[in-house]
Order: sequence, then C-alpha cells, then structure tokens
Amino acid sequence: MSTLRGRGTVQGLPEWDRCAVMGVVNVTPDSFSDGGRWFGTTAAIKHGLDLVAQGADLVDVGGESTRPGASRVDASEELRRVVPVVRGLAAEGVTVSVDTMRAEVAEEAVAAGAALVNDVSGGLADPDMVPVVAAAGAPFVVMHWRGFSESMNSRAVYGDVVAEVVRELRERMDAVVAGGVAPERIVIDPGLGFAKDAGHDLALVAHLDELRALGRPLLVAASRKRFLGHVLAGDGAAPPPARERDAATAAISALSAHAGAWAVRVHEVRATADAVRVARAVEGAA
Ligand code: PMM
Repeated sequence: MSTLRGRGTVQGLPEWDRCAVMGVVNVTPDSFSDGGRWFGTTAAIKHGLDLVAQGADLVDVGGESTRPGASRVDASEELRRVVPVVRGLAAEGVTVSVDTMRAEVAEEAVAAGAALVNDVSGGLADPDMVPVVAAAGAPFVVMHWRGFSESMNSRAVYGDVVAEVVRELRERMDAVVAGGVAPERIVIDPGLGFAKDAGHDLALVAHLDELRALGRPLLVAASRKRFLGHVLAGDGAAPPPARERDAATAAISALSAHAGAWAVRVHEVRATADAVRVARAVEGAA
C-alpha cells in the first residue's frame, strides 16, 4: 500500500514511524471549539502535558483565535499568552510548535524552546516572518491562506479548488525558500476551513495525494471544523457543536494517515492517536 509510505521528514524535528499527532493548546478566550478552557499559563501547560500523556507527539500552542470573523489580538497580549506556555512545555521535554502569524511571537517562542513555527498565513501576514524563521533555522508550516479571518469567507471562490490550492501553495513555498528557509524544513498544509466551504474542504481531503505531490511533508488540521459539522448535520438539521465532532475528526485522521500525511492537528488526542496507530498497523500488514 504505497500511499502509506514516504510521508517525509522535517529537518530539525524528530522522526516518527507513522503519521504524527499534533495536540492543540489554544491559550485564547475565544477559539471556536475550546476558547477559554486553557486560558491561563498553568492550565495551558497542564493541558499540553495531558495531551502528550494521551499520545500527542507534539503540541501546538496558539494565542490568537483564527475562527472566521475573529478580530486580532495585539502582539503584547499574544506574547503574554504564548511564551510562558511554550517555555513550560519545552522545559518538560515536549516538542512544541507555536501557532502565530507574528514574527515577533515566533522569534520569542523559538527562543523559549519552540521547535516548529506554524503560521496559518504561510508568512503572508507579517513581512518579517520569513526572515525571522530563516535566521532561526526553524522548521516552518506553510498553510494555504487567502486573507485574515474577517474577510476569509468571501474569498472561498474557486474554479478547481485542489488545483488552485496546490498552485498557491507552490508559489508560497517558492517565496519562503527564496526568503531563506531551507526546503527541508518546510511542512505544507491545505488550510481546511480557511477561505474554503465544506465542499472545498472535502475535495482537498479527497485529494491529499495531489498535495503530497508538492514533495513536502503534509499537515492536515481538520479537527472539529465546520465542514465536519456540515457532514454530520445531514439535510436541514443543525450541525452538532464543535466538541461533538471528535469521532468525525478521528475518521479524518485515519484517512489522512492512510493518504500519507506527516501529521494531523487535533484537539482531542486519544481517538486520533488510536487512528494513526491503526493506519500504521494496516501499513505494516500490506
Ligand atoms: N487551523 C486553526 C489554527 N491553526 N494551523 C494549521 N497549520 N492548520 C490549520 O488548519 C489551523 C491551524 C484553526 O483552528 P483552531 O481554532 O481549532 O485552532
């Protein structure tokens, strides 16, 4: 089953023999599925450690909600939320990723021990991001992005979503490499839910092979997103709330692992940790 092989490695990060599990710690009052739950340094560090105990391979720490329509926090507040949590988790030996669109936050987080910079704008939101990541020699997630949360729903217009996301990601990768980031350190991400409707998200999940063809490890972040609510709602019914979408998320994790994703980013780790291990076992039996 060749699709399961060759998920790629990222220079500067550990290697796993299966799709890795990235657990999410949102240190925010307003993220769409877990806002306010870990909004304090001690609670956030404890939650990150719990996720590792449940099977997370790395923990993604963010201090700014990117839900559609959200307004931005200022840099000082984002730093105050994120940096102590990164430092606390890194000190415990956790592989930490920092979820930020700000170069200043990325720089301080890396200094505090973050091993990976996860920028949902792929370096577009802050012109200093790519130079900072290049100078730090940090691995970098390049996500497909068309604009800030206030406006992204109006940008969800595609002729062929898979072809356009692939093309735009390739352009971003080229720009990031031209800016000095080593190609071996780049991870790509289709940006599910970012300037995409449910049909776009499903098409991208159905064609992860075309994203893999870009030649870099692939991160899939479907956890609890609107398209899963849409799938589960069926005709005319209201979608279940975000926190009731974890089984659906685990299904996407299994599908992503099977399609060769390098990692999946999830809020509820346990079910996804099982899903990627099952995918690994199936691969071993192929
Ligand atoms: N989605 C969210 C936040 N960070 N990072 C990456 N790389 N990819 C994503 O799709 C992504 C992300 C929004 O979801 P959240 O509010 O659950 O964190």
